[in-house]
Amino acid sequence: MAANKERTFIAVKPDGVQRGLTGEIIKRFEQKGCQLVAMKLTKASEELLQQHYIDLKDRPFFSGLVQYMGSGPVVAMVWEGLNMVKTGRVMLGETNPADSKPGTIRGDLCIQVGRNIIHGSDSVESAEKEIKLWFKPEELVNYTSCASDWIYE
Ligand code: DAT
Ligand code: MG
Repeated sequence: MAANKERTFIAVKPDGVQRGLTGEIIKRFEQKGCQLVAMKLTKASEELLQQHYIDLKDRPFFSGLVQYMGSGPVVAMVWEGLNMVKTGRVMLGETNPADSKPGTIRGDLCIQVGRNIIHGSDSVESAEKEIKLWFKPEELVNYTSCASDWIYE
């Protein structure tokens, strides 16, 4: 895979959707120069969310997290670009909005860790796992953006 074709899984969580922040979040990824590969509004099942957060299953906040994530629709997306997983995490900010710098999505748009409005894969391996979990292969759209020659040298 070409270096600028790395993919990450990004989801606007139910609080982000309900607060009307989906457009602002998509705008930030578009303006950065990332390429949208897949997107859907979906209400995630408990099974999907338990799989998605399987690494956190022993943490005290796990059941509350699964309940919150299933409490309303999420906007699930795949974004592509150079070092997209790392770039996505930098754009999100820290897990706890209180530790997130201004200019990041969590630093600018939310306050508490349990309502931190957005998910982003934390490694290339988790991105691959999460993209498979949330999307069917045919939902990922391969195309070349006409802007790519102006974003990459
Ligand atoms: P991230 O979403 O930054 O990858 P994570 O994978 O460690 O963070 O945790 C997943 C989500 O779980 C996180 O976005 C919010 C919630 N969470 C994490 N730590 C928490 C805590 N101490 N109390 C409540 N919720 C927490
Ligand atoms: Mg995580």
